Amino acid sequence: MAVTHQHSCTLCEATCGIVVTTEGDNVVDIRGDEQDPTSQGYICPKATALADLHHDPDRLRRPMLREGSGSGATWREAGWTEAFDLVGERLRGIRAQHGKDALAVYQGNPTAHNPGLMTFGQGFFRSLGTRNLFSATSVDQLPQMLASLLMFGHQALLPVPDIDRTDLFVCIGANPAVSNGSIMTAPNMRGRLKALRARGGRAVLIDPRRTETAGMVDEHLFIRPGTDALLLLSLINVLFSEGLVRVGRLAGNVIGVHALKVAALDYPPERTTGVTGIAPETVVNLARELARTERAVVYGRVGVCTQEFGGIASWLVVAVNVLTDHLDEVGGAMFTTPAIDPIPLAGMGGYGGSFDSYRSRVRGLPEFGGELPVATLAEEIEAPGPGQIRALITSAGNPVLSTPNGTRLDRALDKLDFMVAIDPYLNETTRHADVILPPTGPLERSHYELLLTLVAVRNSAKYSPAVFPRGEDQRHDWEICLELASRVLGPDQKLLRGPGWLSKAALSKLGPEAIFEVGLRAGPYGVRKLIGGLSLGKLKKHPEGVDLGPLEPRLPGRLHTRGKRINLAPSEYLDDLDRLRGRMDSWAPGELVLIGRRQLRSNNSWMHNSERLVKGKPRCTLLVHPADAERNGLIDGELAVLSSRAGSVEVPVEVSDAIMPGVVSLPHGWGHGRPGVRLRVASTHAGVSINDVTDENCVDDLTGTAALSGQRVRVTALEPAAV
Ligand SMILES: Nc1nc2c(c(=O)[nH]1)N[C@H]1C(S)=C(S)[C@@H](COP(=O)(O)OP(=O)(O)OC[C@H]3O[C@@H](n4cnc5c(=O)[nH]c(N)nc54)[C@H](O)[C@@H]3O)O[C@H]1N2
Ligand SMILES: Nc1nc2c(c(=O)[nH]1)N[C@H]1C(S)=C(S)[C@@H](COP(=O)(O)OP(=O)(O)OC[C@H]3O[C@@H](n4cnc5c(=O)[nH]c(N)nc54)[C@H](O)[C@@H]3O)O[C@H]1N2
Ligand code: SF4
Ligand SMILES: [Mo]
Repeated sequence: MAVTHQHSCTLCEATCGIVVTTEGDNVVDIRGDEQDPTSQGYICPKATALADLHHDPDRLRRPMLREGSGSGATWREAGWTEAFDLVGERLRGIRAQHGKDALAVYQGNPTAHNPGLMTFGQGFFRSLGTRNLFSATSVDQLPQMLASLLMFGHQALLPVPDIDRTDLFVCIGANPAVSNGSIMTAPNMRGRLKALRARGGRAVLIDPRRTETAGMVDEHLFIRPGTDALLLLSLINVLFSEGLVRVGRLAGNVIGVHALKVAALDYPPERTTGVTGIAPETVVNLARELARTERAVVYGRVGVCTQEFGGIASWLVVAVNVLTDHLDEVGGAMFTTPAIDPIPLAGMGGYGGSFDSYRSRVRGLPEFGGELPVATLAEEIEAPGPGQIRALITSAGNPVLSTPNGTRLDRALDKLDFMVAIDPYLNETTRHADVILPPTGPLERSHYELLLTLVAVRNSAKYSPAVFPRGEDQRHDWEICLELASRVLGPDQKLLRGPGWLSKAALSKLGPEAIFEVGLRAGPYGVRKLIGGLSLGKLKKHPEGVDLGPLEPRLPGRLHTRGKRINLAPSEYLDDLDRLRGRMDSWAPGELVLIGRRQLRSNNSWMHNSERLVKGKPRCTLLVHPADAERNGLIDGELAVLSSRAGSVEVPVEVSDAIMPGVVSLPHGWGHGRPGVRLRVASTHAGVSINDVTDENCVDDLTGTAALSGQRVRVTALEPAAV
């Protein structure tokens, strides 16, 4: 008998509502949930692939133990007790012998979509007390979080474009038509952009590639990768020189305006145009338009973060919004009011964030939020001495494909004394593990969106019970983490900061639901509203989700800085400007640089085992501008060698004028041809990994974030093998 379940797709940040129809153990249909208040029926092609994930014969369902190594490695299934015993004993032993820092953790992107990992996972990994915590943050949004920390006093206080009410959307280094929005939970961005233009608004895109989003905006500007900081400084320069600066309601809270003005003096648009490729009059017009449009917002994302000056650029995006009176204003860059709200906890002695409180052992890269940049992970495993990493836990991450110089990391992982992966697949990273602990899949667990409600374009709350009950012989991520905590740290370990009742015994009975319940009742729509306040019970009665309305002004109240001030010119950034000036002055024309690209039917590195997502023309191609193709003797459809100091790959060329001259683009997340992976579909559509070419030494020196975008590369035609 067919049963329907309302749930959410947890593959990307849009978290679209879905209706899953099941018959017995089978998913027979997945479609968009028209009742979901935020997505209103929208889904992308990846949602239906949740069925493939659920039924995938390659998805691991029981723990796997590796025997032997290298090409001789074999795997056998094991029971949970045996696997936990082994992992517990080895991790405890290594910690006892070599100290806390000998044990490292890498947490990947699906963590953000998994409330069990957000709570119990975080609790466990942080309780380990190691400096060697790593995550995908440092190949992603770290610079934006740093800007929030330095300017608003809390790393999670992230401004979100009020996309549904803005009249001018300036989108820098993001491709929301494909990514469906990031640090901007906004399902159906195509529809939202259409609506923006239909109400007379304008959208401008600044990107080195004429992307899918470019087709949905009024104006697309090519920018040379890595030069956004210069463009933004020029914008600020014009705002000041033309007297356009207006800090409205928040003027009394903003400091550092003069220092920012002085900092931007050196960067009139005439001076930066040669490097950015953006004409001075375009910059002037954009500055005027931003200042004169009441509801306007500048939004920057991955392209702005993962580059040589990601720190400065992410700061300046916020600064432009402040200087044009678009921060915390309707139609501008706003803050959410999530139903479960972690932000006030910082005021109660909790954690607002930290930066540079220690540095990595080998390269001296700065800590952020208690983590070190993943670009240094391989060398921290390789370099002997006190503090050397000897054991690694990966959780929901595939750093061999997703972090720079994956080839080096691939080799380094073999040097570990012990590795455990909490992951449902035997893939490029987990093949190095001694033990793989596979969690339940997205349809086998309940969901409340803990993280992304913090960055959604509308406030809402939704709880979904699991579509399928977890099998006897399966474990949720949170159960795995709780058990590991008990084995490694002792049975009485308190995992989560907070009241004493959160002991292991209490937690293992209650699970994440207890956190949802407490969080909802303590939150802004909870008991304080008394009658009709939100609770888990109430959400259960509304499986489609509850709309909590548009974003509202939240400042200065929500600031976590001393005196509720927003510092427009933190010294960390001002001190980094010399480096930017040096780069500007030494810019050499004629360099060929590499950028990435996301694709609608890919999800980072891990959904390529779904036939429906990979079928069709091979997508792992190198986009090359016709002029560069001609200069380098490259022919459309033929193989080229893409190389850098770090390594090289052979990849088919796709000649296209959608890419800026001097720039080539390869999607990330491919490269499933490595031996020993158990991904039957993905291996036959293997592609190559861009991160076998990206150099782990290219980082934003200020933040330690990998500068994945804008690295210099060489591309040559592949000489046909001699016959
Ligand atoms: N060159 C280049 N590199 C990039 C990027 C780029 O644009 N260019 N983008 C970067 C960005 S933004 C990101 S976020 C990273 C992503 O990098 P990672 O987070 O390291 O990699 P993912 O591809 O997301 O891999 C997710 C892993 O989690 C597993 N998994 C899936 N669901 C679950 C679950 O519920 N529980 C557990 N325990 N495991 C699960 C999958 O099997 C897979 O192994 O890549 C980064 N790398
Ligand atoms: N379909 C799909 N959706 C996804 C993902 C996926 O893999 N597939 N991944 C999810 C994840 S983990 C994330 S973090 C988000 C990311 O969401 P977005 O940031 O919206 O996605 P990207 O495609 O990485 O967009 C970055 C853009 O920056 C451009 N760019 C590169 N270098 C520069 C530069 O130096 N300056 C400027 N101005 N632009 C530059 C690139 O051409 C690209 O178009 O997407 C999420 N959604
Ligand atoms: S945009 Fe696609 S992948 Fe992202 S949540 Fe919606 S349906 Fe899922
Ligand atoms: Mo990401």
